[in-house]
Amino acid sequence: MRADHREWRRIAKLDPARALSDERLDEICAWNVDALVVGGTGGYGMGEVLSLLGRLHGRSLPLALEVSDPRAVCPGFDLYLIPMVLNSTEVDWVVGHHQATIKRYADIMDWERLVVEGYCILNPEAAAARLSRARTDLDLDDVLAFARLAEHLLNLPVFYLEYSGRYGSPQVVAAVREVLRNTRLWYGGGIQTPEQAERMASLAGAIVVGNALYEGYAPLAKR
Ligand code: 1GP
Repeated sequence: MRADHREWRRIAKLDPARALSDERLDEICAWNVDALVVGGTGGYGMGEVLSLLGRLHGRSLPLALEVSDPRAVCPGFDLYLIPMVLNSTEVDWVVGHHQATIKRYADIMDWERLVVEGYCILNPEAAAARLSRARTDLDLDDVLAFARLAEHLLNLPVFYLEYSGRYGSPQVVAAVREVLRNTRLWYGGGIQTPEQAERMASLAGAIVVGNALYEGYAPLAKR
C-alpha cells in the first residue's frame, strides 16, 4: 500500500511483545485510525513481528514498523519509522545504533520507506526514557529548542513528543506546534478517553495510542 505519514492523524501502536485477541484487534481496526504502527521497547524478535504483521495484512490500513531493534526488522511494511532520541544523553540513541545498522544493512535498505522520528521523551518513568537515558527534566524552552533543532538543523519529517504511560501537557503540545512548520508533530502518551484523544488531536499533527489498546479502553470513535 502507498503510505504517506503526513496524512496520518490517529495512529494505533501495537506492541509485538503483548498479547491481543483477534476480537480486540478487529475492534481497534474499526476505529477511526489512519495507520497501524508496530513497535515497542523490547522483549520481541522477528518472529513476533512477523506473526503480528500476518494478522494486520489485508485490513486496508497503512502498516509501519518502528525499528527499535534491527534484529526484529522484516520486509512487508509500508514504512519503517526510525526513532532518534534527541534528548538522550547517550549518542548511541541519537545516531550510534543507526550508524551501526546502516554499516551492516546498507545494501538492502529501502531508503524511500524510512521516516525518521525525532523523539523528545518527557516522562521519566517511560521504559524508553530509562533505556535511552533521556534527559526528561526539560523546561518548555528546552523542548521548543529540540523541536526547532529537529526541523531546522536535522530537517526531520516527524517530531515526536513522547509521554508514554502518562497523559502529557496540552500546553506543551500547543507551544511546540506553534514553532513547527514543515516537521509533523506527533503526540503519544496516556490517551485513554475520547476527550483526551480529541484534545491532543486538535493540537498535534497526529496522536499515537499505545497502552490503551491493551487495557480495554476505547479512546477513538468507530469509523
Ligand atoms: C508509546 O507514544 C506511544 O510510544 C503511546 O503512549 O502507550 O501511553 O498510549 P501510550
